Amino acid sequence: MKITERKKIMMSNYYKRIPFVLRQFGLSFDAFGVETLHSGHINCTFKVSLRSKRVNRSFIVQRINTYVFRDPVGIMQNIDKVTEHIRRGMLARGEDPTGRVLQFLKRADGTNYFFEDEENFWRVYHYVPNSITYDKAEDPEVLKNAGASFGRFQEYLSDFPMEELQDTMPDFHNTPKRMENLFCACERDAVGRAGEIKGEIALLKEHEKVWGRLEKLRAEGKIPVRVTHNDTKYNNILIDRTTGEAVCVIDLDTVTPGLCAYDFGDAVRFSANTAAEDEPDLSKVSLDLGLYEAFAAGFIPACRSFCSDAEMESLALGAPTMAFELAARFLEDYVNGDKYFKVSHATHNLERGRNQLALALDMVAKWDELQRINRIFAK
Ligand code: GN1
Ligand code: MG
Repeated sequence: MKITERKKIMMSNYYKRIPFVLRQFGLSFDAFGVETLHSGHINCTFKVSLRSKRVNRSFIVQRINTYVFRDPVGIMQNIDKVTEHIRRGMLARGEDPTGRVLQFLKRADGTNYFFEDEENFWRVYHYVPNSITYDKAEDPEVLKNAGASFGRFQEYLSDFPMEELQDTMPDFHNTPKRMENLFCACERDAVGRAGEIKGEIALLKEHEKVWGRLEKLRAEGKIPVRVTHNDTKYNNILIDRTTGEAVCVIDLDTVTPGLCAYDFGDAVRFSANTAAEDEPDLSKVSLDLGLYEAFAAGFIPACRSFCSDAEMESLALGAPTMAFELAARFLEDYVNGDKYFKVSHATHNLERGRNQLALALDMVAKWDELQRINRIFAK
């Protein structure tokens, strides 16, 4: 059976459970409609529209991938604290948090999740009306808005008591560790694919000075650890369909202690790539400096009030670091037999890994330009 067929059957099984899951969160309805949302690589996400005699409402229902997220309860406890903190911060500033911060439903026992069994861990949050996510940044103005919104997300959390966060994803963005994991996976060569990526491994090793630097700055205490999002893909922000405003940051599973440069770098490696993250034709892959600048124009000024000069200076380094890191993660998953990221065909992770490596090398070639752009907005 092809991977895509297997995926479809899996999704339809989850789909059937949705009415049961909704009832666990106290939702009653006469009829409902479900749409599967496809942008994430990890969880299964559905938009559910409920109709009852009194009112029609929409929710997002997610089944969490417990292979990837080993501590889903810890994650949901973190999310509860983080979203509450942002909500209080908005109210204190006289802003209306409705639709600006995710609002998860709670069950009768007070939990914001339904742990059905080891395999099925569910959560439900309010759909933000008139919102959409984009996989590709087409309008630089909208991308700038997204940058400002991701920057503000960190600002709202800059006074969050970090000791209250559980480190549910240890070393999530420790790039040298990610490289080590890849090199070990190649040694093990569990499914006989390591031979295909010898050239990529050599290129990664050659650039250790680039991808090892952020972690070194952190270890030397030159840049601080703060609460970061850690998965700032363009499709992890809700955009208002009408105004193009970036209204709400989503996908909060990875909100843990991290570096500001991770969020900057992860965002640009996704949104300022001239090709999709999994484009196999590497001649189409490069860094679009116009889109890079658009994101920087939103994100960097939003960080000015809480970031040190050294941190501001480190942001550009996040770009090649995150692209190298994703290259390592995709290639590791390929060598391990595609256990982590959803794939649609056998070489999907290989293509993603090569794509991210090509992007990282282009960022290295454009390094002076990246620094020049960042310094304009850091003033
Ligand atoms: C995953 O779930 P999604 O698609 O937003 C991954 C990120 C990667 C990204 C690559 C928990 O994010 O770290 O950067 O794929 N999330 C996790 O596209 O591993
Ligand atoms: Mg996502």
